[in-house]
Amino acid sequence: MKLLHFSDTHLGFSEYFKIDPDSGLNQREQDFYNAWHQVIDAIVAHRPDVVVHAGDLFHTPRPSNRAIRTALESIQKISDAGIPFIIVAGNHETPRIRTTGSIFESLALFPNVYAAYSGACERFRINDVDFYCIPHCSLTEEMDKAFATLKGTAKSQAKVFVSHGAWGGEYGMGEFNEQRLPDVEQLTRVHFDYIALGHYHRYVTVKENACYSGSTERTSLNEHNSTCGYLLVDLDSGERIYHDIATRPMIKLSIDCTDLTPRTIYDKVEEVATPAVREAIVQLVLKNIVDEAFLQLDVREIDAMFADAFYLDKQFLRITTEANRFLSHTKIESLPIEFERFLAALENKELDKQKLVQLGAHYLESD
Ligand SMILES: [Mn+2]
Repeated sequence: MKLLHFSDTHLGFSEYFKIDPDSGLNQREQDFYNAWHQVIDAIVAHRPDVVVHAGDLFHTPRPSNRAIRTALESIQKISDAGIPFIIVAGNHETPRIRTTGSIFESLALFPNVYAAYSGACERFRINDVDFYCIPHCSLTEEMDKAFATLKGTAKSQAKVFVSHGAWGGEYGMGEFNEQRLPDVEQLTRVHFDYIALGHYHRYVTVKENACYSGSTERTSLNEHNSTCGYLLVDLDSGERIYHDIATRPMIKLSIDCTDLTPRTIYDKVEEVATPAVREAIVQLVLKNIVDEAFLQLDVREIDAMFADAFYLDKQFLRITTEANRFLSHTKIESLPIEFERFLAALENKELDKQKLVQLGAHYLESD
């Protein structure tokens, strides 16, 4: 049996105020739909025996009409092609209150769609292969019960386990409601031919027969060096092939500004602002900036060097001194910093500038 495993598609995710000129949608929202469509096209092209989505199909429990339509349209296509589609709910789309109802109830209406979303273990049999699916559970007791029902499973040709969470407590995303998954084989003494995991946004093999496929787009700059794609798994031979998809580049750049003047900082920034930043989400970290250089920096000069980038996140890490310890972690475009820069540029030598900076920061930050 050939299986296509993907996960964490986060349909409906949006970020930054940029509009896609073609669709009129938030550009990042569109990026996530583009990634999704690449996998759907791959499913139609590869025609696997079964498709497994390991959770976080949607970014929220109440996705937008556009996100729902995108998902339904594609799932209809897979359903029409006669390819079984197995999906478990992730933490992002699971409502906190059961009575809210799950969007997955609607997905389950399609023929060939097998959705696990009700906080219990579900078993779906496809061509004599059993798929044991544990969705995100809102309560620990629910999850313990779900795992308990896995013991003493029925005889089948092969077994696959599908779930969403942080395997062994590792592979977390730092989210408050994420669930910790035990090593299902150790816990139940059941051997699985394959374990398809979702939640961790990076393709990684956690043990011989268990993988996270990773996400299809990146939801945070922390994922800047993760690939995005899907996994093709051959249950009979054990062969697994990971396929990359094309996504918006995300780049982190860092410059050590120790002893640099604004002029030499601009030069260094210009060196790193290569053509690779075009249409990319870029984080530029300028660390160890001395106060004098920091207060004289013209942010517009730096912005101009990244005019081709999709988005530039600038981080200025000042060397903390007695004089700036109140403001060393404040953003450069904030009012207290503007005020500090204004005072630094004043010629007046009689003013106690340090005291004024502190007073200004106090008034500007209090409500
Ligand atoms: Mn996720």
